Amino acid sequence: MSASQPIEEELVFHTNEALRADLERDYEALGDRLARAGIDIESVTAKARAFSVAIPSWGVGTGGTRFARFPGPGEPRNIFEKLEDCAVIHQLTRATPRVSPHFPWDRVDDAAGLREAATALGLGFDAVNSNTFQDQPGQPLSYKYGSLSHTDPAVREQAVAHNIECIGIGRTLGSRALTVWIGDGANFPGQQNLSAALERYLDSMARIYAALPDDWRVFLEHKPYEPAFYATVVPDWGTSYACATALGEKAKCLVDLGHHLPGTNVEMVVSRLAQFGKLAGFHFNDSKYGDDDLDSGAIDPFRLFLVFNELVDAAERGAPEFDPAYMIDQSHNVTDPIESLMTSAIELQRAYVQALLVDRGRLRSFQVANDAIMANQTLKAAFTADVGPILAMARLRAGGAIDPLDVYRRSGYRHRKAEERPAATVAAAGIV
Ligand code: PSV
Ligand code: MN
Repeated sequence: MSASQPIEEELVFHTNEALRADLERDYEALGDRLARAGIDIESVTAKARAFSVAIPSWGVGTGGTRFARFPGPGEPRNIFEKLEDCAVIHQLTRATPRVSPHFPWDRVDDAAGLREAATALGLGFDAVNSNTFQDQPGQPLSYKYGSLSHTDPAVREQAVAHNIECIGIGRTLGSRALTVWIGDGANFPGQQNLSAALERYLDSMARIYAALPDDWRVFLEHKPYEPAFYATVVPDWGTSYACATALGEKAKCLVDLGHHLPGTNVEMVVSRLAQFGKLAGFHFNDSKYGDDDLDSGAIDPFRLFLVFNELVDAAERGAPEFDPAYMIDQSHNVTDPIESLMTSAIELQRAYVQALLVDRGRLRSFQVANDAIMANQTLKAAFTADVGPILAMARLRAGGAIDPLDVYRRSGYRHRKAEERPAATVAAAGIV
């Protein structure tokens, strides 16, 4: 069954036709330029086409800060409407075929029916996310003082059971991984015995780990602060690595780009985790100060490129157990989430393609010769290349839009949804 598409195919076709001749000229010119450097543009375009990143179900609703949330028109009110918005993003970019759900923000009464609904839209599911960082209506025990690391075994039991339930739903959805991020930690020195809290977390995680199906993995997501402002139980990649190692080979470390203290060399974190076979994958976003959850590539595209440079290097040198899962984790406060997510997917693909253009042989010789300037110039040459025609050609050939934002705006999708989806209390993250 071919997937039903939310945006009129005719509109995509006609808008593409108007841009096609110029794109072909630009693509040919870029192909000539790359050929002079010994690069076959077609092989790069094929890799660009194979690139994909998962959309967070919570990302299609308007986000907010701890001060306020300003809802946008036509916000999705349930997981089915979220899937519809995700389908728009994939239809136009052809780079986002999977959705990463978050439970219980995404209320699932019939997981098999949900999977069918996704398939009908041409979508599948990526890692499922558990939520023990806030209380849900009717929940017997509170997570105010922690969840998997709580001092009370009954609270830990409840949090473990929730994670195991997430695995169960994820199995039916066709997912193969569980992402665990906890808000556990302390706001005051002395509030918590730091090592006892980690022991309790590890003990709870071991029980979740034991419930993983054979072909599943569990992704541990670290974060240095917020909501705990003195110490978090899993603050950094070192703790994450130690925990993943203690748990076993199915446990890996997930890097959310915003979960590092200012100045952290994130590409180095990526390199280390890849080197030791423990890189789970990513929650992509961008930031200026902290966990800002801004659009990927909006603030520091060079850092994003350097992350992908490490990923391409790891893939080419055959790093152990290297199979990173790519997901976005952003909060859209002032933009239309569909526009932000389309742009982010394209920026991620851009960073990947630029990283593919790095002349690794040349880079290695400059590194061996300790020629710092030329080594840096080699990276910069790839970063400054305008790979836009490759990205647009990959989208066109895959049935997407040469200019996704333009088609989306012309389609009137948001306006239609504003009428179909009258504002309701959104059953999703307001503040993420
Ligand atoms: C926490 O800041 C986080 O990055 C985790 O991935 C959560 O699941 C997500 O944001 C949404 O709050
Ligand atoms: Mn995250």
